[in-house]
Amino acid sequence: MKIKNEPIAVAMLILGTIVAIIGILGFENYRRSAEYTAELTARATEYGNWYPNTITIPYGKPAKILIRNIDVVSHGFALPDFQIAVMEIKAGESAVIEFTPDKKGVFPFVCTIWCSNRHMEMRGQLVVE
Ligand SMILES: [Cu+2]
Repeated sequence: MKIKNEPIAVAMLILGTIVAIIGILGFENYRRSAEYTAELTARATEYGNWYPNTITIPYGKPAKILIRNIDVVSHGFALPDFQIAVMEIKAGESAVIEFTPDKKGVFPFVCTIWCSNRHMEMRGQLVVE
């Protein structure tokens, strides 16, 4: 009897672990979305580029954007229309930029560090609406 139920117990244990992991990740996403207006992930063009490529934030409200470099090389961030730049975000590190957008529109942002052969393609856009 004991041996018969063992696969079920193991399955329940695995299921419980999966549910716990999903719960923790879900809470982490919720916690981040409450703290940051938008999130950006940096990787060289070949490995995914800025993700997402377009981020949207509301006009006239203080914005807090989390930039995570999940790459193995450094990246930089520049948003010229708002005179914002983070000169270097090292591999595995994060940066937070805070500003209140005072104009609506679509504004390009770029990587400022020569990170790969396709560095010039590492760009995205910020939408303020
Ligand atoms: Cu880059």
